[in-house]
Amino acid sequence: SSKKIQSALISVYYKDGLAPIVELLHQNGVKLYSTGGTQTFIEEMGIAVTAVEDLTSYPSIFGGRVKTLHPKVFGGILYRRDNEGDVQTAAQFEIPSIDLVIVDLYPFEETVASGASEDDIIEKIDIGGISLIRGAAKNFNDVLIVSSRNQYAEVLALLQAKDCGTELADRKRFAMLAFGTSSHYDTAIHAYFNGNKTDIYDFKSLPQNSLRYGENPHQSATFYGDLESLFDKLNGKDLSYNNLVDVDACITLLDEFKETSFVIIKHTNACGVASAATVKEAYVNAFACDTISAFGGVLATNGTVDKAAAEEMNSLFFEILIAPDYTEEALEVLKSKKNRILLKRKAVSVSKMMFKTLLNGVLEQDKDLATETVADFRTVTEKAPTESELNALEFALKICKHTKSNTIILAKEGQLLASGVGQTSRVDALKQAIEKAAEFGFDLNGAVMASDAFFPFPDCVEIAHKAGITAVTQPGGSIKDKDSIAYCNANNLAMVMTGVRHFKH
Ligand code: 93A
Repeated sequence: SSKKIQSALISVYYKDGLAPIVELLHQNGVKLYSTGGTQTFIEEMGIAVTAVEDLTSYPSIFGGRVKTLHPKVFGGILYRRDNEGDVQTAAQFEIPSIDLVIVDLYPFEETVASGASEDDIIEKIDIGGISLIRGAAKNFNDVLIVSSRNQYAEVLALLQAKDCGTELADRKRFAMLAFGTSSHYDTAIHAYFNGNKTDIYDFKSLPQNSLRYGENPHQSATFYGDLESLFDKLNGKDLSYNNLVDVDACITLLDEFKETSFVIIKHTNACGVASAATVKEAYVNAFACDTISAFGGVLATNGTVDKAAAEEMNSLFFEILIAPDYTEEALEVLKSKKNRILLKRKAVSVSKMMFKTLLNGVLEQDKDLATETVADFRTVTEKAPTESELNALEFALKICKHTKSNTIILAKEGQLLASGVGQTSRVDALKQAIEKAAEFGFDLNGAVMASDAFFPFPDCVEIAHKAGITAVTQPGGSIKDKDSIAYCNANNLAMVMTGVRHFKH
């Protein structure tokens, strides 16, 4: 309901912008209370104000740490005007009504940013002010709270319009702003105590980048994160939503490899991966995997891009190239297309957590950081893989893990040959991979196969064998494992189990 402000407590750190409000309150006969510096400011305007000390009969003590923390102040803010008992108690303890509270907190964030000493920073943790804000916001039914100098303009307009009268809806809206102020403030304090590590759980405090649109042009989108700490952008347009998704897929896959490697991503799946002696060779072998899908892809390498590599990939239309470094000559070649995004990656780690909204909540999980090596393989067939097959299996598994389920990866040592991605059946994934390998001219004789999850039936090993595959890796764990193993033994295939499933949805 509508209420007329009759008394106000003002305690602000920055006084600028306050004068017109004080003036207006004064004109409307509002009784003013205030703390030391604010009191001086108001008195210098020639306006009468009661010191909080006079209200509490306590001086400001402990270097100002306790100045407003007193039942007369908090009682005056918190008692319920429509509660007979509260009103009686207020009268009994001579607690005055305080209908408006204006606070501008100690500048904690600014003090941290200025490089001040720890002691100075700790003194800037506002206790009384934050309590005034929360108390007044809680009692929005009776009290208007102005919790930051950023709100002066808005509150001035409000008070002018209604001669210091306020509506419940106004008071409630300012209460909402107040809890925003207090939670932001405590978040900053928490971050300071936590070594100023950015906290992914408080993603809205991360740098905010609004994107042109989301996955499709009719969807709006924002990226919360510090891209500049990850990449130097050397050329090209702004990254889009889909670019960001693919850049993430690209670097998470690439980071599996220590040797010089090249990956090409389309819609988060790899359509080219190779390890080789040079970046150029790795690119050529990655591109060979699927020369059609690579069009418009996102590319990444962990080696320096030199002129030879740049010239080789320059004829391909691609969206983005990520590399730890580029030679000057390479950059000159690659910058020939002005929209092409060239990112120089800095050595900064990425989040190890994943979030996804669904239903009416959020799913959180660890990223799949398990990477199996040859040492983790358990041979389950009579025939063991050759050394070359072992290396190929390890290589294939790294790609398998980063490809949408159900997936089958076909590879040889250091080169992805073909994959089946995101199929509703594993057999379909395998068939797709075999078909694609043929389309791009690969002979699968002696190639290996990796599966993200176990084979429920022996059909996959049978189809793979008929296509020329000689070694297989899978997690194992099906009640019909023995059928797949028996087929391998009867047909001279080697199979290793890892015990680790790599679903990716
Ligand atoms: O040190 S405090 O946390 N202790 C208090 O009791 C208290 N009450 C208000 N700081 C307190 N304040 C803060 O003092 C206000 O939030 C405001 O930032 C500042 C205003 O002090 P002055 O009016 O003396 O300039």
